Amino acid sequence: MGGDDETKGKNHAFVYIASKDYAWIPATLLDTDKGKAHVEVPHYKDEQSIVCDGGASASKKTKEWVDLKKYPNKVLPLQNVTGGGQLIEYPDMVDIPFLHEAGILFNLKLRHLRGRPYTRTGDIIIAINPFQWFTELYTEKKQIMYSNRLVWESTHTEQDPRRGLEPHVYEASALVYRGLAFDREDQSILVSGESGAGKTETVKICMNHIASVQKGRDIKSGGEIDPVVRRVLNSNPLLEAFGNAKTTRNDNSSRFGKYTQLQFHRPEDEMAGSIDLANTICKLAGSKCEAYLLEKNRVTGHEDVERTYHIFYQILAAPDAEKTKLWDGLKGTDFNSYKYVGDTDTKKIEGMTDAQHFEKTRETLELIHLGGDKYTMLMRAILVVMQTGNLTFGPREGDSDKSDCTSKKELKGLAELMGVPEDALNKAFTERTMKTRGETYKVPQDAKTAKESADAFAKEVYGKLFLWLVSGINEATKAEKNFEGGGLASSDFGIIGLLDIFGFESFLINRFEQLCINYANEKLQQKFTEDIFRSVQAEYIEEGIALAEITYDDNTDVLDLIEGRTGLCALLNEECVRPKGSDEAFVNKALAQNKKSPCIVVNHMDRMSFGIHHYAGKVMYSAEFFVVRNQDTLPTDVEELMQISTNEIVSHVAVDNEPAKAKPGRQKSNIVGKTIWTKYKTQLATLMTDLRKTTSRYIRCIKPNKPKKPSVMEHVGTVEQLRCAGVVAAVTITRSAFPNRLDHAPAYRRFLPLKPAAAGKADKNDIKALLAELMDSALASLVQGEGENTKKAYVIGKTKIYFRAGAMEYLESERLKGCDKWAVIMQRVYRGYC
Ligand code: AD9
Ligand code: MG
Repeated sequence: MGGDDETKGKNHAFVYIASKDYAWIPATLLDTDKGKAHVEVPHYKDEQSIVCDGGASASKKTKEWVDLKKYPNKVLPLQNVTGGGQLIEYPDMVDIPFLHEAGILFNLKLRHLRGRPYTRTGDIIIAINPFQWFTELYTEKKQIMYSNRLVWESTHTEQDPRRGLEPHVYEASALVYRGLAFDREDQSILVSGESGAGKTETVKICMNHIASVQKGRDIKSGGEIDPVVRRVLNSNPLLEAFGNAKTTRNDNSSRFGKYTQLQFHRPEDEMAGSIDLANTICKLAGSKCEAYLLEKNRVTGHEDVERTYHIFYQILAAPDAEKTKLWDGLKGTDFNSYKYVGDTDTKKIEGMTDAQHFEKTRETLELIHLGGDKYTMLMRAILVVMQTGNLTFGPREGDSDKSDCTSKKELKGLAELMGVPEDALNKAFTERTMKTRGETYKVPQDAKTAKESADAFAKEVYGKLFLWLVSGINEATKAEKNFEGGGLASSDFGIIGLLDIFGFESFLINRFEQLCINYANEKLQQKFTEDIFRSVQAEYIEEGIALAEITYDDNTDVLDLIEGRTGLCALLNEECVRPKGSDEAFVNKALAQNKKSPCIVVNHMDRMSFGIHHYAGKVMYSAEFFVVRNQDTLPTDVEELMQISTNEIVSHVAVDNEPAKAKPGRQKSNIVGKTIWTKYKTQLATLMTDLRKTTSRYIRCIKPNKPKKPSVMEHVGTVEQLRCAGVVAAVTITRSAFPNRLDHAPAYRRFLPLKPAAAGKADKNDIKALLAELMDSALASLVQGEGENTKKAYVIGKTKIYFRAGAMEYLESERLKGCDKWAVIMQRVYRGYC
């Protein structure tokens, strides 16, 4: 595969032509004339059947002229095909001679249809969700094979130990382990992609593999699983019970971002560089997890076809005896008894019923020492949330400005669950305490406001019980605990971080949440481009060639617009503190103060809207509810009520809610410190600092089709995700100085027909000398003059020859004389593309 390919039939060449419906279609170039290309475009019965077969399976073909001056990127060269037009598959896309978006799409499609979900582009792994389990890909034998090849049997001096290995996420997990154990550097795997693309599954696959690498060479499983490993791995499904929900896009959608740091006990430093494998094995000692942006709104409402968090259904599917033990009021109730939950026809999630999941949740809680009283407290906190949804409010004594809780039975139940007086509960929702000039008085609230307070309360309780669970898991799994008495701190461990975070989002209507998500993606994109840039530099150094001008678009402008001094973040926070702060005022200020930003987009049609040119494309945001969503505050009366609850998770809510670094005594006035933005920005900054201490590997997950079907790839959706994931940008950076590269021997074989008659001075055993002789002569007429200029058109490295833009196309045109139309167009389009 790869390497030498045959490019064309007798009198035509293959190209990709841009298509509105299908992104790209392989087509045939018939002719060129005055900057126009004559292209024969095959028509297929559906998108699925669009393959590279030289149009053989097309139902009909039409011809069209493309004006290349007007549309320079409408036609791209298609070179990795056989003479008959069949695509040649490349496991590592860096080897594709002409690499661009269309080439990436069709290579991925071919592999996807052949049941190969993983493809490499240099150090990035692209994982196409197969929507069917290829069990043979995840066997223990496979795990051991990757660990042995990349960790235990590798000489650690070879340039790329992955050569010849089929791409797999196991290579990422094996290589991070290797980096940790042998290079003694902290590592991370950053997984991204849109909802349903397979991030969470990928992280679990990697985590399982990482946990197995430590067994060392030839050690098969069997016997007892290490209890630390068990606790760490089991914490995943537990968090999913509380933080995942069924959505239209994914039955098990994570509604929060997650960064898990696996902590490894490394042998003493004096062992560094040791080749004694037994001394190099790093053992998993624990883990620490950080959660980002849990979608709290899902607690109080969801679309009919979706569900709220799994845990609600799990509790309601539990045996009646268990339910009664938790709380009498739960007996005999089901989904329909609770307004926040509602009906569901989902029988199974991830192959198990809710009742089976509940059993697992209960067992895992026990395993991580959250059984007994703590378990009851946690479950009752969830019941508090469910019960709150059933409260109703109506006008008091016919006065619509005042209200009372009208569901007495539900109020009584909630008071019982919380351990607070019924009357206090009613008042907390229906009255608001105001303070002016030392005077305190109560203002009644209408029924609608009271209901909103109850909803805000429910969301708050759920958010905090989730964080309580995260810290419970961390407490049980942290490495320090497993080495108690050993006096070890978290800094004494080696880290492999695994990031499972929401990918870039752009919907019809984009809200505050999308801005937060896209902000995180911008931060990660910045690191991604820096890393790619560094890896290209490293490759040049490795190849022994001078560092060339690598160019790339960095995204500091967008980040400035979002997090700069007068950026969106600061302005929104200001609006949240201002007594009459509003969404509209925020938009006005954002536009006025960032007029000069190249990334801001004004919407003259709608004063509540603004747009941002993100690295992945333009996104328009609706600023409606930005201020409220950012404030995320609870009425003081409700906060105070929570503090008197006998349920410690609920009563700690108000205290935990204070920003971690706020000074004592100043908390109440520190609104800016409390906003979602401020907390999130701080969290992201910490994440980035942590990540920058690690060597990162990237896995980009792609959802190949919306209906979640196996063996189907929708072109437009896939191309959009490739752009959002920065895959195309990464390729552009990699190829910015030298768009094309070939290994020495294939390059020599390929262009041998161009060998000058007078050649023969070079040493026959010196491939580099032979190549140089060949290229100096073959490229002489492309560049002005000879000598130095010719040399600038190519550079020979240790293993590869690198070509500047246009050079390889020129060589191709010479090699394929008689088919010069093809060569001319290749030159033009490819230069345009670069
Ligand atoms: V979300 O942003 O949390 O909504 P994810 O995490 O990207 O999303 P997830 O890992 O949950 O997606 O995968 C979605 C579904 O795709 C899974 O439930 C599986 O049914 C399916 N999937 C994912 N990865 C694989 C795989 N490697 N092999 C087979 C897979 N199926
Ligand atoms: Mg997920």
